[in-house]
Amino acid sequence: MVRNRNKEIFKTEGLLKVEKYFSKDLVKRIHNALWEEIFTQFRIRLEDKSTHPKASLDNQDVVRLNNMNPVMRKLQDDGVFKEIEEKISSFLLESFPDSLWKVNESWYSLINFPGNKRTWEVPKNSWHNDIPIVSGEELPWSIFVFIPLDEVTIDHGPTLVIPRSHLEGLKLADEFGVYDKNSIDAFKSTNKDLALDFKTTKLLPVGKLLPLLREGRAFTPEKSFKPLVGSGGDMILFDPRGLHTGSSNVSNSPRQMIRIDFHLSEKPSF
Ligand SMILES: O=C(O)CCC(=O)C(=O)O
Repeated sequence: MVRNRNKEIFKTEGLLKVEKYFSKDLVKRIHNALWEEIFTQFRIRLEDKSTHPKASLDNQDVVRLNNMNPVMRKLQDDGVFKEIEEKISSFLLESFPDSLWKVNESWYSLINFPGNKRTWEVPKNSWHNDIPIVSGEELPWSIFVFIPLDEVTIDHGPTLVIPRSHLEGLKLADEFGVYDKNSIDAFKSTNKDLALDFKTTKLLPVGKLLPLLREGRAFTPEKSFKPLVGSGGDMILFDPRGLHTGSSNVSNSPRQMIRIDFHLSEKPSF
């Protein structure tokens, strides 16, 4: 069954791309509303490069639009994301029938304008993971859903991910996991409805995976990464326990990507 295949791929790879999941029309509406709001708040027009922010530092990888939260909040308040949230929710329900996922309170903008690097590269010391790895848990506490609003190519400086790195993390969590109050408290604030056995939860806190993987062996992410590239209409699910990073935008247009997170709200029973 397709839904079981989706779950298996996601559990193994930490990554699942579904091409053309959203209609072109839905993505276009979000795209247009986003750029209208960016114009209202920053006077930046996609089609007018003279209005685009420029890199201020030599060798800057990307130019981020800071203060995008009010833009994303406005779109949310206007109901622009409602339909796409429902579509993602129903996909998660189909694909992970034993668990319940709740949409995060806010959307993230990953719009990055070109920096002034000439050749594409990965910024130094930028590989990281975003959530702790709980020993024995096949699914993460959160799923990140990346949504390209237009063509995102390697030149646009996509997010790069290391497939299966969360599985390495699970092995390390078995061996080196600890009870970590900070991680548990952060978890309680996002995954409010999920009951964990807090006293016995053993996890690898954020920031521990990369150093442990590097211990005793050469870890070469540049050989095994996958770029989160795609077209408007595609949907990419990522397990944020896995290693990932941004990369430099050497194209001549912004990376048009947004992200929404879903949090686990009921414990899966396998
Ligand atoms: O692609 C990027 O800019 C970094 C993305 C990232 O680290 C994230 O979405 O957590």
